[in-house]
Amino acid sequence: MTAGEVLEVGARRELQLGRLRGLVDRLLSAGGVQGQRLRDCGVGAGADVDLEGLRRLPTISKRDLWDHYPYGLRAVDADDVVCVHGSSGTGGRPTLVPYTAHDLAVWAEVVARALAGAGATSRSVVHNAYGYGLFTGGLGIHHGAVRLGATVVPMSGGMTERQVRLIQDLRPDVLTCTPSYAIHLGEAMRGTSNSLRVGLHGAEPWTDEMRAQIEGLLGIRALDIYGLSEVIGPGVACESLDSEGLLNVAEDHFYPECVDAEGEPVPDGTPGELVFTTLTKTGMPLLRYRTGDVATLAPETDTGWRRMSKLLGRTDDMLVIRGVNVFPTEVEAVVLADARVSPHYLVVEDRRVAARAELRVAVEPKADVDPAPLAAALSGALRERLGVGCDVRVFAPGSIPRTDTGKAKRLVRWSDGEFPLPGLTWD
Ligand code: DLL
Repeated sequence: MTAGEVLEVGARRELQLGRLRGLVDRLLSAGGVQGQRLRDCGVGAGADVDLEGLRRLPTISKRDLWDHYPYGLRAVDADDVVCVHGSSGTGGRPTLVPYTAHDLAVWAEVVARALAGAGATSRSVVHNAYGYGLFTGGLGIHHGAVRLGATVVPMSGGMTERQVRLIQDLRPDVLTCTPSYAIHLGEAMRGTSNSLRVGLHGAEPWTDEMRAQIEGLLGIRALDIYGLSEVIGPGVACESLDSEGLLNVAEDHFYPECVDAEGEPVPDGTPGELVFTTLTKTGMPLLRYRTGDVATLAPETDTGWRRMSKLLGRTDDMLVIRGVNVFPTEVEAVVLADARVSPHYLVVEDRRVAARAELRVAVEPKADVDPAPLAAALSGALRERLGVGCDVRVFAPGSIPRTDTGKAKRLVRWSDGEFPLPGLTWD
């Protein structure tokens, strides 16, 4: 199926059902932990399941991936694996994902679709500044751009001066990189004109306020692309030029659900944890993978892909400050709405007194700004939006650490001793 082509809802559901049944058959014959769990709940063949009953089937989580590290969830012969990707993960525990040639073809298809939805064509030049390597950002976008027939410039992350030079020389129309790196590039190119028209940004949380900063700096439309290595990488869902702030889920390959903490489905439009079933993957297919990512799902429509909201946060990023739940993205939305603040900020969860967590926010002003009134204004706006007080500190421009490769670190947990960021003190 090419970009833009969407089956009407009945045909889409039929396709998904057939693929779901194929997946269940594959898991049962692979004989791994997912097959065993299916048998334990009475499923002996794909024909025993349907989309309505999916919610009653067992889920799988990152813990299962770790427990069966490195390849315990592989569902094909080692011979059929053509590459491995993954993420370094928290606590130094990597997550590895084996891909077959078929999986790479699916991946290229969904990323090509995402690029086409952003207006890219075979004549496009894609400046790809996602990191190449085990991380899925670089190679995932690369496969999609090649599939689209565009010209991909495989920059990877870092070496910003060289990136700026090539953007000037090769005149790309599409920029692909994390939102924080888009800011970094935009700041490095300030005052110059560029050929870019659109950016596909993801791999880390970002808000509409960050979008406005990127669009202002680079003069582009900045669209959100979402994905995770366990499911495939970038391309699980993506905004298109006409998707009105929502992300089109590639639901012909990744069937979405949204559940509460107990795993029960939440109504459409209600925030919950995203759960994906990889309908077509073969190397490491996952039935009902609990992503830990929190978003809302829009109702199904007759005419378009199922849509989801931008990510609101992660279940493990949610801070509980004096009984109030706070996602770092909510802090970002408030802080970056103030035109005096630069897009470099840090949310600090201070748990040095375990029973009384404090929220601290470090910001940098854009130019010469009087710090005391800015801190007071931001504290007031945060209290109003979040319902909790927080300590805002205004640091000198350039003092909050930047990330020019990999994912930005926006949240720091402070549990004892000195403030955990080198070069910064908080007294
Ligand atoms: O980050 C895949 C990716 C690469 C997506 C490039 C988009 C662009 P992982 O390294 O496995 O894969 O990290 C996946 O990153 O569970 C989310 O928590 C977060 N994430 C990914 N995309 C977004 C996004 C890639 N658009 C984890 N907004 C996911 C917010 C995102 N968070």
